[in-house]
Amino acid sequence: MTSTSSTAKVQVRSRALTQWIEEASRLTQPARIVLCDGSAEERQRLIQEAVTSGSLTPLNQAKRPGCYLHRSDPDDVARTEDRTFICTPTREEAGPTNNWMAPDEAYDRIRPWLEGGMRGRTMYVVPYILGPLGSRFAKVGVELTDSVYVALNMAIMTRMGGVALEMLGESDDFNRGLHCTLGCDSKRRLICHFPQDNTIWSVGSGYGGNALLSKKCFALRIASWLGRKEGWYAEHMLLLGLESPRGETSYVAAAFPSACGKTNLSMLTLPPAFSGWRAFTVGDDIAWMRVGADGRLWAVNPEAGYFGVAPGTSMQSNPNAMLSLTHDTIFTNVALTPDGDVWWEGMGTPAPQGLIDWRGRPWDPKSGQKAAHPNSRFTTPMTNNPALSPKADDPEGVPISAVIFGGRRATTMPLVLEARNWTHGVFMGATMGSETTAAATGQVGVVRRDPMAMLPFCGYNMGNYFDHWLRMASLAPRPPRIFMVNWFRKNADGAFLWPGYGENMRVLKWILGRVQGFAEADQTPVGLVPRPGDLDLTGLALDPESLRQCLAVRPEEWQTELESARQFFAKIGPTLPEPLALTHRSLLSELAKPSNPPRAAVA
Ligand code: OXD
Ligand code: MN
Repeated sequence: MTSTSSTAKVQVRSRALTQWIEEASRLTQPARIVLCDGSAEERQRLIQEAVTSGSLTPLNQAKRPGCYLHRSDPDDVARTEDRTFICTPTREEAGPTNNWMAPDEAYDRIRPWLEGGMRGRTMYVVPYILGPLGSRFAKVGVELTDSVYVALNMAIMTRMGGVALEMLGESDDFNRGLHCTLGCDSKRRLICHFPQDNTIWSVGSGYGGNALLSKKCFALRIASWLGRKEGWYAEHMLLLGLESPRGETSYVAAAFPSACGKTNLSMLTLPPAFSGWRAFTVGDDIAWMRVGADGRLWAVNPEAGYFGVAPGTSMQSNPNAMLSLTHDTIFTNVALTPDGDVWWEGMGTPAPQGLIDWRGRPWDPKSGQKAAHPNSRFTTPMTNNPALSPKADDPEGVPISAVIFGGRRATTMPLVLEARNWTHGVFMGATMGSETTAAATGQVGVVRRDPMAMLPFCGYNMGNYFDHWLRMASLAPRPPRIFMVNWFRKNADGAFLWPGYGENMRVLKWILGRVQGFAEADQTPVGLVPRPGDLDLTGLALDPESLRQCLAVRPEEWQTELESARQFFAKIGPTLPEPLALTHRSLLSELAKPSNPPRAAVA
């Protein structure tokens, strides 16, 4: 027997939505259905429910008002890419880089698990908008979930509740996300996307990237598919505004793989030498982009909150994040201090005595185990961010001057490299590599090709995705310039060469200088690189040798790089666009020219 919450102050006018809720509840048989309205009272009620059920632990409310700790199942702490499927009618549509399952097979496999899967539990109906209200970018999704933790996170990450039902009206055009935790049973864990049905079924996991269906599932996998169909772009990119001392603001979009510092860069704090400049966050993880009437590329952040990695976040690495986390934040799998506060490795303060680890056990500093899980997270509203851009909610979005790709590379990739032209830029994004991190299950620290940081998030054939990117040049008469950055290059002793964090502004300034036509660069066989004197290094104590090594283009390393790119392209197969294969060949021949080595090589 189900009953619908009578406290919701909202009404469903879409018959398609009503029918789908009825269908899902017949299947999953929840004891209760709660339609979320997104109000402050509702939030308090859901928090109370979560505290009573043990899903949330209140933190010290004097120190961190409105903050709570969630501990996940220890077996359910990261995205499970091996359980994530694109379910298109043909395997070719999903392409060689995605797991594929036929739609009927996926529905038939999951349906029996869903039968009675919410028995005795509450089904939360979570309507939400991705994108600013009133924007042509905005889309409606509805997630049905039996997790109060998910409902509470969705209220932070999206514009959730009555506003979404208002926008939907009587329409049937919304993303249908069905999420059932099934006791977080790894044997029944599957995250299936049905682009043709605008539908997601996610079962067996409560972890953010698997369970907050607005995020990776809708805003990237389904949206990338919709974007190709409708002529726009859904990208794994932060959006950052940089205001110059003259008061002009330029915006950049940057794609880095998971846990490679997107949140830090999007909340950049500038070095003292840049006192006339200001940096503003538009988004930290996802960008939806369209060509505007002026021929430029315009972007919005579809989300309304940040689901950031906690370890390594400190007042030194990201003060804006630390200030955001002082109130109204949900922490997941961090360590708990005896006075009810949070702690993680790399927080910048010593581990207090009597810490409880992410599994809820007393932590022994000598155990060699981490107190906080390496992929522990915070969920915080973007309005908490002191550096939030005044344009973050602008329905028009922001115009993008530069697209920046980047990975975590100990060798090969210079600090910054500018593409020669659009096709070369798409090639750079398409072949980008990065060392794997804890954001997904599997081995950490091995280099894998992660094109445009979309390897785990592209909802269709990667070769067609590259083609869609190449097409932007004809759609946008004033496209952004494309760059590649690498903050993570190491010297022979394994130490980082570049200080990173706020100092990355020096590279961004060069990038803006290139876009505006006043910064100089050197031609190398693989793109344009600043000479040491082209970067503004005022106030930075970096020895000249480290700087030269940061900027070095070493032909022998690039031979290996291009061989690895060739192997990756071979995996893409027949959908690989010819211009990318041609660019590969032309780079190889540039590298082979005898005139190149002297400039490029650095001892
Ligand atoms: C994320 C990820 O959570 O990329 O943003 O895994
Ligand atoms: Mn991400």
